[in-house]
Amino acid sequence: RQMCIRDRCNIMEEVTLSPEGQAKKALYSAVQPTNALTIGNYIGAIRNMVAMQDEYNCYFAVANMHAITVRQVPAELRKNTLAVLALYMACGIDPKKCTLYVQSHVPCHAELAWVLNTFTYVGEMERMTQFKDKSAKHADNINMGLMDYPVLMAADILLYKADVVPVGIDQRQHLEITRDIATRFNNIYSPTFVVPEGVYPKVGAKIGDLLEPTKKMSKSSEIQTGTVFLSDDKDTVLRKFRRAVTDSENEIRYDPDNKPGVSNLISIYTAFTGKSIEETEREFAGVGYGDFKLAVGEAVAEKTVPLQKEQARLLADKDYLSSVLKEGAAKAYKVASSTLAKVYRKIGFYQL
Ligand code: ATP
Ligand code: LTN
Repeated sequence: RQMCIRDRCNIMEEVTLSPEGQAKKALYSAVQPTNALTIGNYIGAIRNMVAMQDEYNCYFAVANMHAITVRQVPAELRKNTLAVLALYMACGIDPKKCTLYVQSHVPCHAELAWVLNTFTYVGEMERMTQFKDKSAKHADNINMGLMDYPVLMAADILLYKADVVPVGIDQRQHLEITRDIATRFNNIYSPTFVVPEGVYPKVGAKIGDLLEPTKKMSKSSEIQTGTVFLSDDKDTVLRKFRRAVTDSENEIRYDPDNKPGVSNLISIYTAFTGKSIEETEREFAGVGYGDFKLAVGEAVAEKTVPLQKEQARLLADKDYLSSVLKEGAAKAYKVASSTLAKVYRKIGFYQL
């Protein structure tokens, strides 16, 4: 249900109401279509996005403009864009409840990012961990977009006045800079942007690589034997878990500082089974690492294999996916263009 209210800036706006008649808070998140998604993306972000969709007015984007900050093969980018959309839906995100769209379909993102650039300092961007990591990884292509990545992300979030942003812990720094930019703008002009809160999973906010568990499992890492993709078949999943690094004790105990490999496996197991850490420790007391790794692999494949089937089913119906994206882009544009118009007015852009 929608109705018009006056927000604190005296602008007429549409809000979605919960069944109880209260205005729902807005939620924003996005995933880059840079490769097949990993169980890290699922545990760190998508799981929370699915769980929160009823309570919030959700906007979920496929962040293809972020993706091009690292060189992409055009045909792959196009394919991955629909694959992320289909995966969102296969995981349970309902396009009737949420706005699902592709970032480049709403031009306001690039436009607001340009404005926000003038409220962001070069030094702040140079300090971003992800920028430093990706610059080291792609030393031949340290482009302006890579450096500007967090400003585009701030534009994404602020356009939709998102109250909450469910992401993995690696995005915390970007969330903090989004809050700083929003506050800076609000202080210079008048309250315009909602200052968003990051929402991170209690367990699994940073799933580690299976071979180097202190490093984030990443969908675009060069060596993929420690990365479990949601698209891996059951045998591949089991093989990857069989090779997972553990330690020289033989105790299944959650202790991320001293036992990063085993703790990472416990986090993955709890995320895929819904069991608690304590239950898991009890369940596997006295069990050897080999059997435990097999059990984790089984739990993962049990969930991911049906997801793959559903994703494939959705991908076979391009007309339906296109209709979801068209509707999503129209809904997103309505909200985004209204925020952008407000920003343009405040900063003194002459309006026709
Ligand atoms: P890339 O390797 O291409 O940089 P990525 O694997 O980090 O990509 P993103 O598209 O950047 O994936 O992230 C999508 C979401 O998944 C974000 O919310 C991010 O925080 C989360 N995420 C990514 N990797 C992990 C991980 N290993 N553990 C928990 N959350 C993760
Ligand atoms: N940078 C994010 C993807 C992303 C995003 C966003 C997440 C782009 N725009 C807005 C939350 C809100 C990442 O996960 N690497």
